[in-house]
Amino acid sequence: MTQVVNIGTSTLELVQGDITEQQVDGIVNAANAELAGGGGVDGAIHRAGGPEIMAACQAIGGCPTGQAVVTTAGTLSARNVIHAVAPKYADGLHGEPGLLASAYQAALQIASDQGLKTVAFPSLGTGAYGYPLESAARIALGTVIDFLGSHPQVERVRFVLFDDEALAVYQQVLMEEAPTRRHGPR
Ligand code: AR6
Repeated sequence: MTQVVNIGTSTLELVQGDITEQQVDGIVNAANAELAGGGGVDGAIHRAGGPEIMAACQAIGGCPTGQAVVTTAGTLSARNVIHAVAPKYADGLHGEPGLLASAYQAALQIASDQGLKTVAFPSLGTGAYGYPLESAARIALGTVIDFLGSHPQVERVRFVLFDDEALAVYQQVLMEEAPTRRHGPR
């Protein structure tokens, strides 16, 4: 099941699936600061896109937490992979919310700068990095909604949630967040 909301002239979608299979201009990777590859989304993207992506990551060398960098998408159908680095969650009191929001913002800014009209995001930070799902969903969706409101050149953002639980949490948070965000305070 796909959930869709309009943000200005852009579209925000929630789907369940594998991010490597999305037909979009840009695929966002849940990377680490070393751009060294790993498990989860990162492993899946490097496996599916081939060694060209790792070669490009090595040439860049790294990416600070809360930032993002862009590479080729190798053999994936997307034009680019945007590698975004979420914080490792400790207790929420070590700047994690700001760093997670900034990882989304940096990835979205790159998409906009590169002219990528359609972008697929995973749920950054909520796997190996341990960010609690509901708090992460609130930050993820809030940040994307704010960005799309002022950047209509990014036409479609799709969150690709891997499992039932992540999809359900994102759906619930989107229902709570989107009406207020779209229409503003009354
Ligand atoms: N498509 C979409 N979502 C996926 C996929 C997939 N193919 N595979 C896993 N997920 P994670 P993080 C979900 O761990 O927490 C790596 O080792 C997964 O269920 O990929 O930011 C990197 O190298 C979870 O909800 O990213 C870093 O070292 C979400 O994607 C570190 O993990 C994110 O899980 C980054 O950790």
